[in-house]
Amino acid sequence: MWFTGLSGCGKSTIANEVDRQLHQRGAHSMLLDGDNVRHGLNASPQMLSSYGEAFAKRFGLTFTPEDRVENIRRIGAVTELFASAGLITLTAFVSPYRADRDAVRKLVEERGEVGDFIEVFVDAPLAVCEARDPKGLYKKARAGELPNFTGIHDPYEAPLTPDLHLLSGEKTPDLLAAEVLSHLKKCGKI
Ligand code: GGZ
Repeated sequence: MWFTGLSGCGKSTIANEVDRQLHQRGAHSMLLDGDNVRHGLNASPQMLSSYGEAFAKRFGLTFTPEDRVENIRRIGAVTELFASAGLITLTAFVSPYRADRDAVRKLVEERGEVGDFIEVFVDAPLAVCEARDPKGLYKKARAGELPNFTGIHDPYEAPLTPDLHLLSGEKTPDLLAAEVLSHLKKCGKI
């Protein structure tokens, strides 16, 4: 299940709740989000500085358009590995570019079956996300302290035909997690 949406839209919160409930039911699931991936596999150049400047620059990932493509490509490859091992894999990344999400769908569905990739659009208007601003990042972006911020300087390409559309500006994360679980049931995944 590929959760996509702006920073602060609630994708990690909802995916975490879905993950928790899946574990409770005895389902095998795995959650990938910025908190585990951007601190390890896709660490920033600063985090890789102990490897030397040239290495850190080459393999560390920032938020430039090019690095976001690589971020999603690596996450897509890991997702496909987990999914092929039978895990319900939940990912929560901004993943702002349609072409990158479509490429992961293609990979997952070619190696598995059509319908294995479930795109979940966590849809909250920019104004709502910015008002929430849980980490103060929008404030920093508006102040010019954070470059390439999605929704402020960089585009977010909303899914045109998501498999699941969550109205996260209007409903609570618990209600939305219930919608996700009922979708998984409807699709026969749990
Ligand atoms: C967007 C940024 C940026 C910029 C730091 N643009 O709310 P968060 O904090 O926890 O989620 C955002 C996260 C985005 O990382 P992703 O790996 O999901 O991005 S992408 O899929 O676009 O590659 C936000 C924080 O990192 N963050 N700088 N410039 N979000």
